Amino acid sequence: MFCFQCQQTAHNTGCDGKAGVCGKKADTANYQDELIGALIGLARAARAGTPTPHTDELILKGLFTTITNVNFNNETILQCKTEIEKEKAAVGPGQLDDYDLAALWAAGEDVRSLKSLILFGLKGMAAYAYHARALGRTDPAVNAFFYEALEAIGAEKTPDELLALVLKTGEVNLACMALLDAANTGAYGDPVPVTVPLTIEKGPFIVVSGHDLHDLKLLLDQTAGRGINIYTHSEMLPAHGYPELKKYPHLKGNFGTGWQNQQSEFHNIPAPILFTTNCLMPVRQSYSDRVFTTSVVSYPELTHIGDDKDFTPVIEKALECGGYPEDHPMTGMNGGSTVMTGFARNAVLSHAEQIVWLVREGKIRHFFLIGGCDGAAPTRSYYTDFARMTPPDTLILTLACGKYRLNDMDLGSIEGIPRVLDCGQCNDAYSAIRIALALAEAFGCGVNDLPLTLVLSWYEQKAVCILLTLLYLGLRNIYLGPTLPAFVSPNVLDFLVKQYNLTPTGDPKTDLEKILNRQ
Ligand code: FS2
Ligand code: SF4
Repeated sequence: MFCFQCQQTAHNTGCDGKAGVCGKKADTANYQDELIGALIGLARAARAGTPTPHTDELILKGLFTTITNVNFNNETILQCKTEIEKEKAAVGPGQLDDYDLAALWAAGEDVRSLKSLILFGLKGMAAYAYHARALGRTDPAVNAFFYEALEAIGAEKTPDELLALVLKTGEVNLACMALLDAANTGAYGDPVPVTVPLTIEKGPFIVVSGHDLHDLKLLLDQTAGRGINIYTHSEMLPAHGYPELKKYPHLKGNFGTGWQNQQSEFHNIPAPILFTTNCLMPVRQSYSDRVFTTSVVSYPELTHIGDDKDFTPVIEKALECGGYPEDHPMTGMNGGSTVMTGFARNAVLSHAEQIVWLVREGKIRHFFLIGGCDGAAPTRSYYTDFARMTPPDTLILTLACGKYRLNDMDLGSIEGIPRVLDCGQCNDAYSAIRIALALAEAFGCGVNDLPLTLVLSWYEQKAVCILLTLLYLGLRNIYLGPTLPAFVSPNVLDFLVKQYNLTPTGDPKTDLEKILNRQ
């Protein structure tokens, strides 16, 4: 096996041998490579033939399946590959070969680096397109780009051609995130700020993890009036802000912290856990009978909820486990008992005039976007420390699961505006971008001239596509950590540093002083 697609890759060079750091076994990694090779074959066939909506769907499903912490199950990966081969024969003219990913891993380091940026960016974007599709939204331009870019990964290309495609991946991902934003807000309304308790109330409950709001909605419907409470976990937390989801009285609160803590947090809870997407970690025996998967998530021997979305096995398990006999108070990573969410673009921009005034009055000195993925690396304490050190006249936007490092801190407020504003899931980077662009317009300046610094944490491939979108938009001076991607070659890094002043995170105090003194 060879895999270097995520931040925790072995020695920050690549996972090989018998298994990856995430627990993905060598045969599973190899099957995932074969799956990507088959998708490149399907893209070749589709570009030469006539793809159908089913072809589009298979591309998204196949790519999403290979994202870190989604699928550990050889059986479902091979089933997906068989479906792809069948579709290839149906849409393409004659027999077109699959691609062998060994050729990519053995390519010269710059070509390998650029193609990896495209491939991993596509994986992240596929997840967003998949969620939008579940809510009935598709974009033909986004679909067409998957074929174009996958075909390019399997073709001879110059570094310049690949670099153009890297930025185009960022451009198309912006459209894809806009599509998902429209799908989510169209279905569930614009998020509103809300305080979310971390206490688990007594009685049966279900914990729902992942990003799929549609799955959560279906579960809320199926559990209504059954005496079962629902708690979000990890990236599902922002669901509480959506009017059409928050109206369910049994959507009670949030359970736990970042995904990397799940093995200890799930160990003895008296309730089942449903994974709608990543990040699923190898499941310990102590709670394996209580974990359920759905959609592209799959793990050997766990009960999988199929496309009929009949959550009866999860509901029965919740009733069997019974929950806590009394209310069970829990806290966040900094001891807080509640967190806030729902500060998506509409909620923040409804205060735009006040925010602009506060900046002009010198009451807001700087904005930070501190967010992205969480993960197990001890150096991720950087983000906690950085947030804690930010001066009281600064605002922090946050998003994705990296927020758990700071979302329960009491950092106060500025003239009634909380200093920590949770914009949502990782795909709600779209909201943060809209907020930044609106502020730039209000101040009559470019987005790089705003008193705004992005301090990003990355882990898996959705973060890659978001980073490419930020680069496509020309955003400079981004801090990125806790390590730089292993798949960025020295030449590609040199380009990113020179062109965008992309900066690796260092010491939080030094970085913060540097940022604030640059003004
Ligand atoms: Fe966090 Fe994991 Fe959002 Fe990532 S829960 S690292 O999937 O996409 O973020
Ligand atoms: Fe290693 Fe990450 Fe790949 Fe898992 S997904 S095998 S941890 S690089």
